[in-house]
Amino acid sequence: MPGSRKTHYRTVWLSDIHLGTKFCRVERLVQFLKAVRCDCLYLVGDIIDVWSMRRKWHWPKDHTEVVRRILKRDLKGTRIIFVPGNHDELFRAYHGLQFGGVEIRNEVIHTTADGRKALVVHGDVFDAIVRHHRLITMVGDWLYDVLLAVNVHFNTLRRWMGFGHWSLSNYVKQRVKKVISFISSFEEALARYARQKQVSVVVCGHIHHPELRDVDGIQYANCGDWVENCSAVVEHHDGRLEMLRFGPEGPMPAVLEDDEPAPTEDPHADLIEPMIVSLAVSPAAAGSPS
Ligand SMILES: [Mn+2]
Repeated sequence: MPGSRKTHYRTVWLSDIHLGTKFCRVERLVQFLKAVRCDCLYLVGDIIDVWSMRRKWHWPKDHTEVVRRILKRDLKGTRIIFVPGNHDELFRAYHGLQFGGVEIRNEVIHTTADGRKALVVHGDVFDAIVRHHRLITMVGDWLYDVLLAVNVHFNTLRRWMGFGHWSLSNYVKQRVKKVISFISSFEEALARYARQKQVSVVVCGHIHHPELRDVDGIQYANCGDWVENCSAVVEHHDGRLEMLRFGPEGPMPAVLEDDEPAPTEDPHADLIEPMIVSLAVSPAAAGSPS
């Protein structure tokens, strides 16, 4: 588009945005969405944290703005594919359907510009803890929230004292890794599954650990999250994948021009909030996460 300063990628993958929680870095995400354009956008699960919203309602205006900005993209020719995660698993019932320009697929194969097959899946089914120990997961989820909440205040104190940002939950995850090597076994499980599916690339999320590397001959790409890492996986026009990491603080891509329509020009903007409310109260979402 003439005059547009957006960076144009062939594909953008985002996961673990966790809209509906106070931990989502909404301002940074909006800035990212303003700065990039893509032919194909994959939302790789845990986009709307229905699970968390059912426990505690949290939906400020700017969360609606994120949903609106994402939904508007199909008008500009972006193909949008939503691969639900465990925090928005009620959408898994709609596998294969399309709503307002968003295709819902529980897992999907993307073909890169250089002809490689990339399996896109959230990844929670490979999380043995999530899969087999429901109770541990629920306590773990609560514990994760507590750790993040503590971390927010901890970093305020650290900033006040002149120290940089320090991630408590990352620290804990690193400790956990030492005990059960959770992250590496997750990565190996995904790579193994990709090989079974006869693809050479796997793109996932779920563990909030951004990564782009070779795992046993498979290119493993984990989108990370928009809670702490503020990260995305992108595909360039030659098929090359890149990890973008902006972190919880510091510079984001400069936005010189925002060509999105204003909410007042969007006839569907008023429908987003009622839709979100219905997600949080619908009986389909009442079950415990699995
Ligand atoms: Mn997840």
